[in-house]
Amino acid sequence: MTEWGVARAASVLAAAEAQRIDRGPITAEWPELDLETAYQVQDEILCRKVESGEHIVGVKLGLTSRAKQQRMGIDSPLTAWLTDRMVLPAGAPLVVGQLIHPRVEPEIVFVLGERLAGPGVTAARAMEAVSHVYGGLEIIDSRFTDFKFTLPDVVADNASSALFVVGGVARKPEDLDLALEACLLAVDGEVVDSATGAAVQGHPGEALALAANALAKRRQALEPGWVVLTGGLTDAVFVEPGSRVSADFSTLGSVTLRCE
Ligand code: OOG
Ligand code: MG
Repeated sequence: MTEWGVARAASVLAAAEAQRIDRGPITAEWPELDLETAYQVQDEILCRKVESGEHIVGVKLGLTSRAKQQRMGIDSPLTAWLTDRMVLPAGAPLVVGQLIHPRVEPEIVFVLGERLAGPGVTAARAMEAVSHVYGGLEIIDSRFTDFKFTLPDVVADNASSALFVVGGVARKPEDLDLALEACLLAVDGEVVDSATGAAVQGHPGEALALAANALAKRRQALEPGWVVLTGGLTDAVFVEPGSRVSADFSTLGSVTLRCE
């Protein structure tokens, strides 16, 4: 059998995504997979997507809230890539059968007006680079069975990314108190969870700074116009055909996702 390496891990994860077949964690077969190599796998998968015509539209943070960290059993945040193929237009249905086992989580979303490059980026500096803030929903779909993974596994798997929806209400960051921005997560009209922006690293601007500083270690920066998903505010909910998930934000409007 071929030795494990970046190329093989990228192929295995890309195949799981394309065929919608989950698998065991890569670290079970390749325990030497460390964080640095896992990010190389993530970058290799991105490279292949770009070669096949996808475009980078931004980055996402994962595991930035305690709710998410506790659920996944991993307490360190991570970054991953967003491409145009992951954009689900507001109002479009989520076709559950096109994914493996989707879960949906509410997030505060930034669009950058300027380039943001670490190291040394503070939350205050990070917020200066934000042109608009939105409410959003991320649809995650781990390629690993039962969402069971270690940090290197989930990093290699591009942080379980699948799709995301950005809400229709845009606000200027200076008009908001994002630590106090509240979000109610409802499934079929029933509120199942709630949080404020402070759930994400104390303030979502801290998550943005974290992304800029983490990317700088890999000689990358956040570019103008990029979307940044700052991480699930609450635990994610499983969905099935017929489910309706909505995130009602105090000032960022409501984002609703119909599943079929
Ligand atoms: C990992 C992705 C985490 C978030 O917002 O915390 C994430 C997972 O939960 O499968 O997207
Ligand atoms: Mg997320």
